[in-house]
Amino acid sequence: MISALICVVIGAVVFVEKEMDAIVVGRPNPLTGQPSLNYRHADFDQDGLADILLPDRVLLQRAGEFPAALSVPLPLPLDKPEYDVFDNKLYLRTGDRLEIHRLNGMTWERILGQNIAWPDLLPDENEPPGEMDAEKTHGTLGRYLYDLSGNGVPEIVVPAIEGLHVYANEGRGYTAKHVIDVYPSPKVIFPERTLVWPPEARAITFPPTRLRFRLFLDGNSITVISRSAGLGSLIRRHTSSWLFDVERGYLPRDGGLAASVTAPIPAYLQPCRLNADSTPDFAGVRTYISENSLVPEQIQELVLTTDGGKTLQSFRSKSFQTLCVFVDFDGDGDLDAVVESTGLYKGGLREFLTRSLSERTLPHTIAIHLQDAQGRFSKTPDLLKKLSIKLAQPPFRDGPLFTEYQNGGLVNITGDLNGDRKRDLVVRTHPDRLSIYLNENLAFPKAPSRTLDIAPDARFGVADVDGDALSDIIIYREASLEAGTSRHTIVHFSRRTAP
Ligand SMILES: [Ca+2]
Ligand SMILES: [Ca+2]
Ligand SMILES: [Ca+2]
Ligand SMILES: [Ca+2]
Repeated sequence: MISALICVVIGAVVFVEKEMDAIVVGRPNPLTGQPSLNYRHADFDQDGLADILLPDRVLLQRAGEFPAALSVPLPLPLDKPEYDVFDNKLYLRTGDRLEIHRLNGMTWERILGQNIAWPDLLPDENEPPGEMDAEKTHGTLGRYLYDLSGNGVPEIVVPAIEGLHVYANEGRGYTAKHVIDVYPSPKVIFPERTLVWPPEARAITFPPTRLRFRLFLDGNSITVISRSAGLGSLIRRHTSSWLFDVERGYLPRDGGLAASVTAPIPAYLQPCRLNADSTPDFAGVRTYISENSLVPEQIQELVLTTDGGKTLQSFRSKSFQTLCVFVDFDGDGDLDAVVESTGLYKGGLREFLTRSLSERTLPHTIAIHLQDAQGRFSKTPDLLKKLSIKLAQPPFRDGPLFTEYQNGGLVNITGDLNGDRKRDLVVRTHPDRLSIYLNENLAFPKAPSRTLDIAPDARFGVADVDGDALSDIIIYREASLEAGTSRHTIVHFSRRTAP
């Protein structure tokens, strides 16, 4: 790691650039704007500054720096552990064991070690990002600590085949509590066809069952969202919530059940939280090729409901896949809709051909629709930002930058670079330049607030790396090697003032 190479002051944000190859920032969740990360924050040495927990080590922070000498390898038993962190302590779970460590100077001090037989886990479709090596030499970061009782000592919750297993620490290590059966009933999937010939292929197949649902743990409550059988392309989503009753061994509390069913909604709408009220929200994005135009135009449609499917709102635009469709643009706590459109199809067929074959500059528009206190998104945009994005080659050549544009990788509005809770805009306006537009009074300035250089073969992401609540800009290059992928990463740390 090389520290503080360049420091430039322009506008209200300053960047300090550092090499940090270990940091991996993936695509954000399109419905929340939250980037997927290979790290977490905790203050392991309790000096008031966030340290970085990676799957193999902790990087301790000293005044915005992560000195190589303060990199502490994680305790690594023979079995690859799943790490979690609570109250600045490191928990590690292996096949049959649980340990808790705290950092004492530069060494880990074990404050608990016990054997536990864990249940068989439910398979999880969401894998953490950045895991490229087939042969892992380290553990993984997981989430299994939840303070259900609210007493500052976390419970361990493990989603297993037969239900949720809860383990509590009542002073002398963790013991198993109830297995909580809150899952919906599995659906039977009938085999699509059965072979009747040749005779040896004839067999009675036992239809597999399928269980698909989302489970949310939040404070002391648990919410399970499942779906009904389809009504064409429409489904109903069922939501059930319980509170844990700590006095009764963490069973769901009697009478604490809240259940709701949505009106029929499109099956691609996923549960999400667009505002803080208790009604579950659902939203989804689909892209399709428009059939009623001469040029085959790509359309992106965002559909959402904040009232359980009674009313659907939708925003349609000529657009390739965008990075993210919701961010809290104005910082009021409710997510707002981001609708981008490409200018590739502007005009008629002739303009489209000219633009595709010979022009390198693409017009691009970002529209923001704010959410009001009733959960409605404004029909007409509250903000329109027009951009010009210059590619290295005309779109027809299908170069890597155009591919990146079609994947939403050139426009990022998920970060807050100056810490005022309002989202700022980072756009790759040129093959070798990132343009940064700070959100000033819910508007973006005409000219960029500042720019950063980017190598033509590099990509970028936005996330808070040092845990100071200011988003940082991550510029990285990947190279495929025989032994996996090598990554070179430079983090541009945002600072309010020059160091
Ligand atoms: Ca610290
Ligand atoms: Ca908002
Ligand atoms: Ca901001
Ligand atoms: Ca930061």
